[in-house]
Amino acid sequence: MPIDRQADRVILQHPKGSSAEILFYGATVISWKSGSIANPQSVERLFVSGKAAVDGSKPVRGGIPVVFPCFGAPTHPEHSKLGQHGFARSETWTFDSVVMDNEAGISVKLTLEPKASITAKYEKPFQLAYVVTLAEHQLSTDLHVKNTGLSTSPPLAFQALFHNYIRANSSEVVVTPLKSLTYYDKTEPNEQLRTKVEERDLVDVKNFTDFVYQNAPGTYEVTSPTSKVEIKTKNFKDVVVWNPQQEGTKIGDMEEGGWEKYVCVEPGFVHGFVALPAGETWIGQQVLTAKL
Ligand code: TA6
Repeated sequence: MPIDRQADRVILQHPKGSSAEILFYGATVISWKSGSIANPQSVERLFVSGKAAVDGSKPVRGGIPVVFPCFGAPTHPEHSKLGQHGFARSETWTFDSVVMDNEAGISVKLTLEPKASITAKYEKPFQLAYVVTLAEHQLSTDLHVKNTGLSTSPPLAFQALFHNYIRANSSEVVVTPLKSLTYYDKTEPNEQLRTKVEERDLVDVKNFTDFVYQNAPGTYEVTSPTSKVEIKTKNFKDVVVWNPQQEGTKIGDMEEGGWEKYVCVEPGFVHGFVALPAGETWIGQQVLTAKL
């Protein structure tokens, strides 16, 4: 049974051995197991904290949380009633359909539309669709944002990001290519000094890292001695790299030492806002490929 639909999640099982598990809560991918051409043995590629809530009581600490319509603390007036990272990751999405189910891949679609828990804090007209596709060595996630307003409505202003927790030893993993990119260093105590230029060929996260890279290349490699995941994106002009290191002890649902087991590499449109005209749809896509 390649698609196992349960009450709170759907599990995709590829005939070649890879699998993915998606909670309807937050449309959060909480597991992606995959082999690679180099090593066919299917292994877990994402990190989920052992203290993560997966019962819908709070956003999942790990996997691939969907961030919409704002990244971080809200800065746009239309988002003023929202919490950190918006509402998409903390609302229950609807299982819409099986988009594809064959040797090439298994694809399912979830949707999220205005409902009381959202309209109480966000009044703009929108429709979200999230398509997750599992292939032998790949997982892709596409976020479709539609401005469902009348033709006379103003553009929909939003940010969007996939908050990927890529499983890796945080003392060994490096992210490339980020050299020469301008980034905002959220760890810098002096606000005047937060805008920097990356000088490293190989960006590691051995120290507390919370960097928002702007106008990034769109394709990244997350490499450690025992694993490599490539992230290819469309329409995400920025990328965030985060690991709290010892700051992780302050995160209530972070398992002991959890920060040693992942790096967050988060493609997004987060510097500025998408301005989506009424009636139009914006699509942000990532394709994760297990290379090692
Ligand atoms: O994407 C990095 C970041 O914005 C960090 O600043 C940190 O707050 C992280 O997201 C986790 O945020 P959360 O709201 O899930 O605790």
